[in-house]
Amino acid sequence: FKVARVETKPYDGQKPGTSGLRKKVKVFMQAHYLENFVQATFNALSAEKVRGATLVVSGDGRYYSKEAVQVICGVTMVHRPFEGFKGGVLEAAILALDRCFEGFDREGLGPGELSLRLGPAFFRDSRACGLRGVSPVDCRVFMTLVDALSSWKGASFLIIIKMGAANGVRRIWVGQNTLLSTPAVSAVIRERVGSDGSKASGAFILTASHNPGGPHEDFGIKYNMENGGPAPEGITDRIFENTKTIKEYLIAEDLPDVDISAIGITSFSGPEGQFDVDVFDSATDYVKLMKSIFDFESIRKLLSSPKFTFCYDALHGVAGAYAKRIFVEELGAQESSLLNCVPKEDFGGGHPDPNLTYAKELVARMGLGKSSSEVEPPEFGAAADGDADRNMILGKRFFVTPSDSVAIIAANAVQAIPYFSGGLKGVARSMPTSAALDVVAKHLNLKFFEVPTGWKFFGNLMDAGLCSVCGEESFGTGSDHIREKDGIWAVLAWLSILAYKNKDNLNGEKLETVEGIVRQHWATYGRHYYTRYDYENVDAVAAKELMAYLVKLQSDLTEVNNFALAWPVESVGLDFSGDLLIKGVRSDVSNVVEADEFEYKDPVDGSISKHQGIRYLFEDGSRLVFRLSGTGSEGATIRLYIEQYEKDPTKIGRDSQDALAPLVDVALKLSKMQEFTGRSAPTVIT
Ligand code: VG1
Ligand code: CO
Repeated sequence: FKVARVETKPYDGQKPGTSGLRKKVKVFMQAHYLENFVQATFNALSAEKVRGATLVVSGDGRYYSKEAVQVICGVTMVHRPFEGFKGGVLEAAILALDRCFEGFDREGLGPGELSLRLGPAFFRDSRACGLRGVSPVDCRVFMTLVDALSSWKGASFLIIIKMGAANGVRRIWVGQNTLLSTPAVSAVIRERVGSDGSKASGAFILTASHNPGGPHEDFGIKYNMENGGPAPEGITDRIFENTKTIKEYLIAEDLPDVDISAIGITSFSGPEGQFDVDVFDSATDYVKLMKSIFDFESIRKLLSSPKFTFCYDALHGVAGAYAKRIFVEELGAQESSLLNCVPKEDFGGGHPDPNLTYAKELVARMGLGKSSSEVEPPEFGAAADGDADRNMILGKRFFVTPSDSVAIIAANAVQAIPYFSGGLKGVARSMPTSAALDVVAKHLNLKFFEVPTGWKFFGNLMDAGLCSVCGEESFGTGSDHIREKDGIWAVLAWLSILAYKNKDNLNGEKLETVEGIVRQHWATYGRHYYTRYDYENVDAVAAKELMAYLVKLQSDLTEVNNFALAWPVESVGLDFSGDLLIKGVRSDVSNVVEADEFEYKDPVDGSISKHQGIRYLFEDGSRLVFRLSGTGSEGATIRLYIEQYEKDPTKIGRDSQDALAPLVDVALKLSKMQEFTGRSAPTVIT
């Protein structure tokens, strides 16, 4: 192959957020958009990290990572039934045409008109593409699309391979069909050894995680480093700077296509020597790692107990590619216990975010929905997000908050999970995550760290041997076995705890349940009532104003206490004369004793991350946290985190929304939420 230098101009807004660059597919499909970001990434790494390197390129298989590649190759279209034109493939083709023929008017065009618009130059005989029973007009359209698409440089995965080759990368590793979960990418970087002894030093992960996928939804890309973790801020800042000044990128345009559905190595020769594309099984390395961490035999016993029932929902994300191998083939779960475990490029039209709002089917099955069925729900249920790094853990008719989940895993890890039998090095949580983990750390005398939101901050602690288990309130839990959060790991951790607690009990009267374990934990450590309110797609200016207001307010606690903690309007009392308002401080919420904008100094490399959210800390340990999301692709999302600690064993069994109602009221008043955003209610409550 040859190396071409292509001239380009910068795009605005290519700043990686909490976890990579996420935008609408249409944005990514603009000419040179992805190429700019990939080249900016190569340029941000030192040259010796790129030349001769082995890189992983894969992701959750969402729209624009793979399907479009196959369209370009022409392979899928030729061999696929003609219906392929409807829906996804046609959309892909039209978007591609948009890109090839600038200003092309696609509004209201069916396939027929499409070919007429493009004119006779694109006409080909129907036999040429081996299709039978297809009208000449359809066939013309088909060939038009294939022509257009084969001259289009293609979908993300192919572009990155071609750019990698041109930038002097020696090998690219691809999970079969471009599928690798985010934790599996991390595992592959750390564990996989190529047939020639090579090791990977980084990865492009093609995912927008829990954001929906499809032609009108999100695509995303992030870069992970040689430790298997997300690029630190130093690198992402450099990438962003590079995107602002980029003038050209390198690409091997004539590199022949590789069949990504077939396992094997394909070698090419370029100006600097050999270049390999190594397509390998998506699950093997990850499964091997999981088997080295957990006692699969004891989990197998639990799953085979007639008293234990299990259910897993991949929400049509990439977790499906692992669930069958691990839960069914290795651990003996019934195939019928897997829900939505076929990975789909649009996640079946759903929102692949494992929470009580979006994992509807699982929630109903677990007896938590409004219309729960007659059938007895399973003892254990779990779900994953699009790229399988998140998890939601449910018991029968019972929800485990992610903040509790990491605390419970930490409290039981040493006994229940062989990997931790030598003890925990330390534990860590993100700032908005509840302090349930702090209490465990204190109790077990463990090192403890509070880091900003996003997994990249845990990696440094782990590399320095300071942290074994960590988690976020956003359904992320993990350990130092890799440098990403890990959805299936969390499920295996819970199954291990259940197996451990029931080890002498599998034939006994009654199993220890998820709910039982959580209640026991609260009884020992106290309970952190916790909820998060998300206001999605709020006007970006309004969101900034709200945050600025909170920063300002935060500097004067007297004002905060006088104003926000005064009695709620509806419960203002009247004195005996009947018309005088009694002004006072409400008794159901304690005083704010401290407020700040969270700033983190990395204890390992000393780097400082500012503006990581605004905290209001109350006398009784309650907290309110406000921050702006860094993973959205449209408008702004305000997150409000509300937490209250209860040690009194007689008060730990309340409904959490009831228990938190006074604090919620204070938070909304304090932030003037409705005034700034025009929203009277959040989009999602978790
Ligand atoms: C959200 C979560 C954060 C998580 C991040 C990436 O970020 O709050 O805890 O690490 O998503 O998760 P933000 O900035 O939108 O609050 V994943 O699974 O979406 O990569
Ligand atoms: Co994710």
